[in-house]
Order: sequence, then C-alpha cells, then structure tokens
Amino acid sequence: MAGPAPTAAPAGHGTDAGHGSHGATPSTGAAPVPGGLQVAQDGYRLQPLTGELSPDAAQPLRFRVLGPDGAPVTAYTPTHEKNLHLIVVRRDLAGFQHVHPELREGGVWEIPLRAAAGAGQYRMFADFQPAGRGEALTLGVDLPAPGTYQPVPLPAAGRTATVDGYTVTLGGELRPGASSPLTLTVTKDGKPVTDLQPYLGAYGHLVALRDGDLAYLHVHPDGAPGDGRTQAGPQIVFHAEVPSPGAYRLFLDFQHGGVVRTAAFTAVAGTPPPAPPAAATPSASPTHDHGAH
Ligand SMILES: [Cu+2]
Repeated sequence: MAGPAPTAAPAGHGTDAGHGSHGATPSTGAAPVPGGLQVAQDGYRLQPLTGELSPDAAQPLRFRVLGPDGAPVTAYTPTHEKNLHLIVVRRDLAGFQHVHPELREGGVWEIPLRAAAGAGQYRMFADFQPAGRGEALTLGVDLPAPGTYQPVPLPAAGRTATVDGYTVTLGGELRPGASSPLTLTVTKDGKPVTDLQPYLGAYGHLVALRDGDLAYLHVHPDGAPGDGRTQAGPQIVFHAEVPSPGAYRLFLDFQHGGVVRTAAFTAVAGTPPPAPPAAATPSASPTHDHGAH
C-alpha cells in the first residue's frame, strides 16, 4: 500500500515545524509507519508498570520509557510545554483522555486514571521527546480494564460535535497522503467564542486516531497564541496528515472559562474502503420470520 505522497508524516503532536517525520519510521521507498502502533521503536520501549485500569475509580497508572541502553529515560525535551503527553482511549475509540502524568524517581510516570468508557481493552499512547533526540516519538501499548465489555460502534461521520454547551463545527477535508487544513469553529449558545484560552501553548490540540488500528496521526496547529496573527477563536486551524483513505476519530481539546473540554468527530478521508459484505455484519436482532421454511 504505497501512499501517494512520501511526505505524509504521521506521528506525535510534539514539535511544530522543522521536523519532517518525527515519530514515524522512515524506510526507503515506502510510506512511513504511523506513530503509536508500536510498543518499541528506535531502541525505546514503553513499559507499563500497572497491569490494568479500573473502570470504577481513578487508580494510579504507572509506566516508564526504557531507552536504547535499557535504562529508564529520565530526561525529556518538552513538546507543547510538557515532557510527555499521555493519550488513553478504549479500542473502540470511546472514553478518550489526554492527560499529563508526573515524572517520579527513576523515570517512572504516574497519574491517577479511570477507564473512562468502562470495561474493555484500552490503548495508551506516550508522545514524548527524549532529551538529545532530534524528534518526538509516539509509542503505544494495550491495557485491559476488566469487566464486561460493551463496545460502542464508531459514531457516524459528522461536522458538528457538542460538549458542555459548546458546539464545535469541523471544516475542511482529510486527504490521504497529504497535509490538509482543518478548521474547527467553537460557539456557545449560538455565539462565536472569541476568548479561547491558551492551553499548552495553543488554542487547541487535535489528536487523530485511525479507525481499525488506532494509528496515532500527526496534527499540528496553525499559529500560536501571541504570534500577532492567531485569534483566540472562534476558529482554530490545524494541518492534519493521514496516511490512508478511511475513517478517523478526531479529538479536539480546547480551553475556555478555565476548563479544558474535548469535542470528538468522525471524519472520512478520501474514498472509504468498500463496506464489508452483509453476511459479515452481525445483525442487531436475529430475524425469525423471513422466507419460506
Ligand atoms: Cu498533551
């Protein structure tokens, strides 16, 4: 599956400009592997120290990053004002969280966390830049939350999302294999929000995950607070790079009134893959009365 353009650089949301392929694996002639699909890359390994998540209450989640020498990484270069960005989401793309753990003794990261969507298999992504390394890296690992898993179907593609009384509208198109601008417009009670607050050095942070394998894709904001041209809403502009046609789940974090909120969208890039044959789709309720007997 050769991407149409070798310039796609899916990776962490770490550094802004100047790095062509951070987090992705370059290889000759082929499109780079998206970030977040591997537990180990370039000698670094993401090692959970907590065996499972609790769907009931926040429990300490601990992990560390091991370096090429096998020792825990203790020195990081901040990206977007943080040494490490942690994304946790259930494998059906429900219960998204973007949080920032504390770095403890011995390179151990820790944060209290609940499996927000309830029981099921979760994916955690660590997006970070080890000190001395020129580019950021996103590693991923699965963690279970024990209990009865009730999967949620991927929400239909849509242009609007609501959260806590805010409506966010998605403008633009995802284009496979190319960077494409996305404009997210925030309104509240029908009025444009023009006093968004900077959060981690931007008016919004966008994470894109590919439906099917949760590849973690590079999205970076266009402009920054205080650069003399970037307005504090209602529009937030990003450049997204997705590697293939199909569905993606987009998660926008934005801050207003001192609270960070997340608006989520499903967006489809290019011509989606053909739907599976009907027989492969489990029917919602068995029918007993069709046809002759
Ligand atoms: Cu972050």
